[in-house]
Amino acid sequence: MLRRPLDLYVIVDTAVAGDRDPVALAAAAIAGGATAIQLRAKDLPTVRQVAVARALADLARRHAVLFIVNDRLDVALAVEADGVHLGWEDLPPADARRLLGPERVLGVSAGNLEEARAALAAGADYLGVGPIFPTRTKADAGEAIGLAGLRAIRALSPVPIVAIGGITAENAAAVIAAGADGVAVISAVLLAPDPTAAARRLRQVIDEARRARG
Ligand code: TZP
Ligand code: MG
Repeated sequence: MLRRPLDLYVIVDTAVAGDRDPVALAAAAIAGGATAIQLRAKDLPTVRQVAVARALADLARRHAVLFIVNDRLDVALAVEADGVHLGWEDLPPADARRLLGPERVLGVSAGNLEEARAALAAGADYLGVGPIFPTRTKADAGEAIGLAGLRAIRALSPVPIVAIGGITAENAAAVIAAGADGVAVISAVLLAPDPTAAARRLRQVIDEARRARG
């Protein structure tokens, strides 16, 4: 069950972070107003994923922001994260829902209407919709679905939507106007010269777009 806002969902991708400390990057994003943090650590051995996830879970708890682990339900459970985010090559969402129980958050990726319907049927608490725009961060992200693709999924989803893929402070307002509840970013914050300032700018744009939408 989702109890915290998705508004600015910053994904701490350890491959993008490189030799920078993922916990320091998350702290910088939270200082700028990130409302949710996800650990995406495909390149780390499980034992490191657990250590980083535990530190991020602690950080997120202290700042009352949502903490989600990408791909790995076992890691999410081990560190008592708020939840897990799964795609269609991961543990099937319906199995994850059963293992998680009703309280923890299940996020599921949806790049089209069929995936959105399947995610909802499996009990997803939110949908990660995209890629909205072309992205260089995920090689296998697939074709960008654009704002029209986002609107189509919005029209059928009763659960919150976080839009992902190529989102920046320049296009985030259009994404919110198209019906997203939040935006998820990797490079716009992690590769910014000042991640706190980048997060702060995104939050401003998101908050304004939300007010304009009413
Ligand atoms: N899933 C769909 S697009 C994407 C993921 C993980 C990458 C988003 O990265 P960026 O740098 O915000 O475009
Ligand atoms: Mg995955």
